[in-house]
Amino acid sequence: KPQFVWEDPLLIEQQLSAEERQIRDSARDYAQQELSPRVKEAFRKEFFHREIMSEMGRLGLLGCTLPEAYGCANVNHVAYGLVAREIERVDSGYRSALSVQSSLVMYPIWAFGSDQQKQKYLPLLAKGEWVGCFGLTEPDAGSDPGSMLTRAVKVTGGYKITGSKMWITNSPIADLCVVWAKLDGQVRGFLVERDSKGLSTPTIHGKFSLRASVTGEIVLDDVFVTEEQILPNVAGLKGPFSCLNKARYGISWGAIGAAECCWYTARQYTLDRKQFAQPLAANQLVQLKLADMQTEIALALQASLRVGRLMDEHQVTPEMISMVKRNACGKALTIARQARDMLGGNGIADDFPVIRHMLNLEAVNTYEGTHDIHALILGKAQTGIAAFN
Ligand code: TGC
Ligand code: FAD
Repeated sequence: KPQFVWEDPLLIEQQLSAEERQIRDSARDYAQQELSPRVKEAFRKEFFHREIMSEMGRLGLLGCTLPEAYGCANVNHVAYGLVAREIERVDSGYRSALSVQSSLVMYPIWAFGSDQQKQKYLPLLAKGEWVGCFGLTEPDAGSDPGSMLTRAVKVTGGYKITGSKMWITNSPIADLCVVWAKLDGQVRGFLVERDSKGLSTPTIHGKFSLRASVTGEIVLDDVFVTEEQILPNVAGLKGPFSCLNKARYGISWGAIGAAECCWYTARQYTLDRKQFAQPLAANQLVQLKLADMQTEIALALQASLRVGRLMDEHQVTPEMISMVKRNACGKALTIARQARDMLGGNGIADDFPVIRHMLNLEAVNTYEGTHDIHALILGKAQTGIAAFN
């Protein structure tokens, strides 16, 4: 007789291969045993433990969909999504580090780089020996990166780049910055190494979200890079947007990992806590909230799994990714806010992970294309009208 499994109502487990489950389990063990004990202090102190990158590298989690020839695990996109879900179950900031290194730094080098660039950088990044960052957003160009002001000009032997990038995950600790700049009016990607003269990466302090992740600027003051540092095989906004496709897909799984943590915490708390002589979980209003969480999480996981399978079959479109990124982030944020409420006063303290997830998910709902920008992408796809401007 079929059994209803409350944690896995639509039996996603049965839809995964043995290899996918094994990768998921090892990411879960690492996240719960190694990341979870560090996160409370890291969030309090606004601190990113650099060694996390090397740990993830040792486990083969960085750039895990890329080929073994570059030291990568060569697993499918569903496995990448499952890893993101387990890491973000602990903290969105740690998943951010994984996403940026994998999808926004290693992927463009692999997809658009020269053989020499791939051989030089990918193994270092896969091991977490080097940390990378991705500079697209600027102080005056966020949702509209096409209006970027950062410029590259051709000079003897290479290029000089001038401009500034804002809100860049891991820039203060990065060994390599993937910088998008306009060269003769066209967006191009440049690989800028840490020791480049004229490069600085000040940290942005005072965040109330993603405090266990380090965020900064990239300031480029006439930075010289050689001919070998331009990504030769892409020009135009489709370069950075192709990277965003991969990262947004990973976030769709990750945000649901954070939501699951909030749901489990709220369920256990309302079972344990008694008011009016009965567990909070005995109240209809509480059960309604738990049912909503369970439903949205189960549906979102099915959607991300479907998009992951399509990605593995080379059948995915950017609009599908916008749909799952937007849905997962918006629903996860609602679930985190609900869970925080269900914990009462305890909901605002970091003895429980819920308030941290809630604050993190505000940023996750904003970066990689805001909730409303993804609505406009979907609106354009069904009306044929671009409503951006
Ligand atoms: P538009 O005219 O639509 O397109 C320009 C060119 O790009 C192509 N394209 C894509 N290619 C691949 N994948 C996609 N998803 C693509 N979307 C567009 C398009 O075909 C065109 O190519 P071509 O050859 O014709 O030139 O561009 P637009 O300027 O009108 O922009 C539209 C809009 C709003 C959708 C886009 O700008 C957008 O997505 N804005 C959001 C910006 C964003 O997501 N920024 C993210 C920064 S990185 C980040 O947040 C990292 S956080 C990391 C972490 O910590 O986890
Ligand atoms: P804006 O574009 O100014 O948007 C402000 C508001 O206006 C939003 O609600 C938006 O939805 C709305 N809006 C904008 N345009 C329209 C429109 N046409 N119609 C209706 N509403 C609109 N960027 C990187 O390049 N690399 C990184 O590593 C990176 N990491 C980040 C880490 C953190 C913690 C944060 C917070 C951001 C990060 N970002 C990064 C930047 C992020 O991608 C941008 O913040 C995001 O794309 C939104 O841009 P913006 O902040 O300039 O907001």
